[in-house]
Amino acid sequence: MKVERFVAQQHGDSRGQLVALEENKEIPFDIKRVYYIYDTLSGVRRGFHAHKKLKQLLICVHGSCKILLDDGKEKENVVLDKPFEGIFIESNMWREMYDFSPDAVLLVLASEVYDEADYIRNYDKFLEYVNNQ
Ligand code: T46
Repeated sequence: MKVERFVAQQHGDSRGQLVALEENKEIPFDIKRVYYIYDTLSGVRRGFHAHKKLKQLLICVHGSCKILLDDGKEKENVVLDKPFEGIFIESNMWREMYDFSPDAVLLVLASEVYDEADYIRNYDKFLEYVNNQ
């Protein structure tokens, strides 16, 4: 599997750094929703689902965390630990997020509004779904 990595342009100067993300420019979709995950407790694993339609960009803007991606055939683990690097997650991809540092803030830019009907939360159903695509 080829994980689609994202590296943002950093607008640094003597004052520090700034990253700007615009829909349909750096981000290849309309940004319909932004959310972020923080204060994740030690040892916690989140996610355990795929999306039928949703596309997302994940950036750990502070601290670090790891993401397991699984397309039904291959699995890959990615470390996110820089505020200017992220990964795109397309639809039909099982994801788990884990090993959050205590200070981790995982920022997510999403192509759709929240819709529970878009989630596949059962791994066997996910495999069935991707194999029927
Ligand atoms: C994903 C990974 C990376 C909302 O009300 N609105 C929202 O936009 C979201 C994302 C969640 N919620 C509610 C639903 C649950 O009651 O917040 C609660 C926690 O959500 P969930 O258990 O789905 O969180 P994660 O960390 O397992 O997954 C989230 C996203 O849901 C998911 O799309 O790809 O982060």
